[in-house]
Amino acid sequence: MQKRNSVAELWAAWLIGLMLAWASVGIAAAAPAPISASHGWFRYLMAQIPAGGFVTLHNDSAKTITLTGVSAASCGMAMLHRSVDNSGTDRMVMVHSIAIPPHRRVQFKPGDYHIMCMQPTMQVGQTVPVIFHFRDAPDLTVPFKIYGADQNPAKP
Ligand SMILES: [Cu+2]
Repeated sequence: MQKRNSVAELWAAWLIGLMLAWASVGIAAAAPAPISASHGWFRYLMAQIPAGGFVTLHNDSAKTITLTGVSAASCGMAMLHRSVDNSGTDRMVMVHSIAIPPHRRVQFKPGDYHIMCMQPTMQVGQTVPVIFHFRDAPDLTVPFKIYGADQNPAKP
């Protein structure tokens, strides 16, 4: 009786071990993307005027991830910009990269980081894809909603 129990226990332990191994394989396969995005939107005025794009990027990983560029078919050329307050006069500068520390986020917003959409071909109410390129992570495609000059999305 004692002997049979211990064999059963060994068998159970082996089965549980096998199930845990399967479970961990499942978890590894379902690992979340290192970067996620929320609240993507463009402020669109008209075709001849560059549109500003705004988004929040979240680094959900344990390492610094660096944004190196952005592209969007509906922008023609798209660039990373930052507005800087130069003693009262707003000025925009090109941004070549943005390092996002582990478990932190970077917010693109009016008066700060933005995407400069140089030749916008879009319509208010549409949603268009924007692709973010990173040095240390795969490309991320983010839906951007188009708002008009007088519209403002809910604050993220
Ligand atoms: Cu700009």
